[in-house]
Amino acid sequence: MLFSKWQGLGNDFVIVNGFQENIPDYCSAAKEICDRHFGVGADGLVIIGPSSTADFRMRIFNSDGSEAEMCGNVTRCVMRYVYESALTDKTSVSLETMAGLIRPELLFSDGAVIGARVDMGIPRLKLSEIPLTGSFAEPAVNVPLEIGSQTVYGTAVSMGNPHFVTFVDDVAAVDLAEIGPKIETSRYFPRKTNVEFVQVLNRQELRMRVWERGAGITLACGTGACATLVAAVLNNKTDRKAEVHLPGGNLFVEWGENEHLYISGPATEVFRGEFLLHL
Ligand code: ZDP
Repeated sequence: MLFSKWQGLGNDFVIVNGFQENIPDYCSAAKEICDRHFGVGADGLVIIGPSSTADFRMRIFNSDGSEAEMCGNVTRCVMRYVYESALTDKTSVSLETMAGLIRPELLFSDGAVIGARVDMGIPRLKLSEIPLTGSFAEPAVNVPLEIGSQTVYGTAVSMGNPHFVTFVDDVAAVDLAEIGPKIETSRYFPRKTNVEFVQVLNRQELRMRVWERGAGITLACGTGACATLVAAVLNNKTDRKAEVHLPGGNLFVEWGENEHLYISGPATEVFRGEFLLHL
């Protein structure tokens, strides 16, 4: 199976051309390929295939084999991938995802592609859309969750996939590997959740660390950066445009007047190869 390995701010993916490759079982393929010791190593597996409603259909599988509705960093990589592998000559495409149509466009500098800007669609704040269960205010802004013996306050936002965003004074002090999976799998989130801890630097800058549903600690998360900005605005901590500092680098995020979120950042191909599926 031919593949291409990509990363966006250190959030890394294996992209497979679904027009050519036939994978019998995406879930077990994702687990096998994403394994960092027994496979290629990646946070997720992405399959690009035909769509009847968009230029391409994009499916995303986390390293644990679960399917994610959406993924921001992947989308920037996929825009470059379809353009540079000549699946399209358009510099902007539409992608069918479980979270609806997503529209990335290439970013150029001096005629060379440097990354992509993505229309990530509108955030969803209804409890049923996240989904979040419990008797909370709607939208769930700074609501308390009982996690083990502690109470964790946060804001729930869906970018097609679920996020829970908690503001803290110092993100470096958070034991993410300890608290992340507890919130991810807590009874409040029937489809689990991605977990973000965020420090406000000023009204235009945030620092964020993420525990991803189905993948654990990653260096960056595009949907998480969008959810973070939405939570920051709802909590009146930043303006509608901010730079989000992630362990893997910086993303520019904007919550437009049309309510859509936009992210701009790099996307880089790392290597190509042929994987021998053992499933
Ligand atoms: O929602 C989920 O299960 C996520 N783990 C999907 C991946 C999100 C991602 N990090 C992003 O950039 O939005 C790829």
